Amino acid sequence: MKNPQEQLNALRIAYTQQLPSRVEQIEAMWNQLLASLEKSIAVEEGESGRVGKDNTKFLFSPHHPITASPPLPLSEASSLLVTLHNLTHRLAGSGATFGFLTLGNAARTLELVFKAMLECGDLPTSEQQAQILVLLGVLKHAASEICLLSTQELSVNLPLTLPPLPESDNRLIFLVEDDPLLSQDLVLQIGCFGYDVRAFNEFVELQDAIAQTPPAAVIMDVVFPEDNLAGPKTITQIQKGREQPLPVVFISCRNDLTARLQAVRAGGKAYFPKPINIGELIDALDSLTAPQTPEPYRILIVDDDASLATFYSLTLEQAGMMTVAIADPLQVMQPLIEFRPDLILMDMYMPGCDGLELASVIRQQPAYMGIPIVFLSVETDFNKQLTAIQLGGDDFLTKPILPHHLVASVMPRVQRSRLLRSVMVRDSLTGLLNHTTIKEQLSIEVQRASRENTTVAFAMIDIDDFKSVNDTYGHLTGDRVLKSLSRLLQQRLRKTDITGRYGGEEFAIILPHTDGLTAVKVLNRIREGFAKVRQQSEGAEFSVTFSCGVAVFPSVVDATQLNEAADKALYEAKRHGRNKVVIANS
Ligand code: GH3
Ligand code: MG
Repeated sequence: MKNPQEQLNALRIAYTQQLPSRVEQIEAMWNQLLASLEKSIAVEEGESGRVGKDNTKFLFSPHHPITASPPLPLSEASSLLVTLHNLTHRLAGSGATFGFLTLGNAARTLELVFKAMLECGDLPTSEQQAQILVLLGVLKHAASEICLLSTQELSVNLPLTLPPLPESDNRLIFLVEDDPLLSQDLVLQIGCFGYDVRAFNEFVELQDAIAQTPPAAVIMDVVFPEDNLAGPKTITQIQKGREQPLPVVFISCRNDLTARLQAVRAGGKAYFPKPINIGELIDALDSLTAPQTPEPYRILIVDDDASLATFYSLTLEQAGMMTVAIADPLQVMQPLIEFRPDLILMDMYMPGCDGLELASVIRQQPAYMGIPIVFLSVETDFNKQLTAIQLGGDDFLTKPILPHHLVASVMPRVQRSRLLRSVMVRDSLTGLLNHTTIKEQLSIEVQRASRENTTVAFAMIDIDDFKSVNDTYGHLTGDRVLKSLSRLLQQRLRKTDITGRYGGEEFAIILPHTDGLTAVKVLNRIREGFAKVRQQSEGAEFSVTFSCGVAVFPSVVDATQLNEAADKALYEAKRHGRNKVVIANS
């Protein structure tokens, strides 16, 4: 797979190769238009001739509607003119964007002449005809010059800096604890949260292991038989030889300032006195090992010029975003639903559907009201830009746009949009999708499964006897239990699975491309893991279980019935003693 920079260069080369034929097409069409005009004038002069007040003949005019149907050559001429306008419009946008300014400018001027002809509807004056002839010459010359450029001359280095790649999903934790019982227990407990824990009792072994495969974090005891600050001292040694410090968490039976200070000096990010509160330890590990870069931003590009759309796409991808480009504005709904873009980059002028119209259509749907739309166009008309902004277009960028300008304009908007969306669709306690959103997602996934002829499983989870947890240990502890389950779900499920908090102590999971047996297996593993987690509350320890009901599409035929079936199965699980996964019989 080529990198975006190489792909961009390949795109630029492919673009130059098409240029001569694109210019020839424009020239041929212009000649055809002239020929058809001559024919129509001949026909009209045979009749009375339709003459305007300034003695010019109407080609096509909204202000002077042609009442009788026009002779065929005239309507042919006007449709040719529309096509000519489209072709030069595209060439103007793409030429300049790919860095061919002379070509872009000539195309832009031609576009304006054709536009003027379309708007006034008059036959081209001889002056206009001469101007077009000259511009066509410039266009041809520019295209042939560009074709002579070598591959090297065509390669450009975009002034873009790549953000660091998302870190690999490193779940490896090294633990150094000399009490074998505590060590074993920690391996087990932390393992329940999806971490892969390796325990060491020798510092040398630890150092070798770090050199071979750096872990996501190290958990280090402070006191060892040889020295009551051996832990921080060893870590200080290890950190010295490293470019990037290792994330370290200290655990200890000491809780004095000297020990804590040593830990901080060794680069310790957190300190947990024993007995260790596992919930807090996991919180620390989660934040230390969370990937630094968020999930890539998703940008939907709507532009009828495929090579330009690819250009934007590659430019944004090089800046670490994910893109989907569509050339037909009427196909916008599908990617809107399935790709869930954080922002739409939309061409203003597209045949068949105006960017402004499309923006209105999108905004009229409550689910997409908040999505930022950035218009990209060669349109320089200030009033049109104002209209675009009034319609909810967040910004208006004029083509040609430099790659770094594109990235700089898109980035802050998409960041804000992500933040806003997350407030709207996520539950604040657990960060999982909220009730409304998970329901929306279920119907989207069911539609997709039906189209792709595959299965999708839906599971509902309810914590057992949760009321007594609250009653015994208090609401705050209850909240922590909810968080621990949500974290477990996120860690144990695939990236493609969708998890939501359905209500108080009820969770919902969508497992795309999953059959009933697999879903039950996965959920049973999570159920067993959750039961093993020792929940803590001010010294007391307890464990909690959940019950789960599963239903599968297409055995259950739609989203509403999946919901009901999973709920019924969950009720069955409760009725049969709780701490069970039950699958709905279809
Ligand atoms: P069952 O096994 O039948 O599901 O019993 P249960 O006790 O879990 O069910 P019940 O519906 O009787 O009680 C649910 C409890 O969950 C009651 C409510 O106070 C508690 N709860 C709901 N939302 C939250 C929350 O956000 N935080 C906390 N701490 N408790 C919550
Ligand atoms: Mg319950």
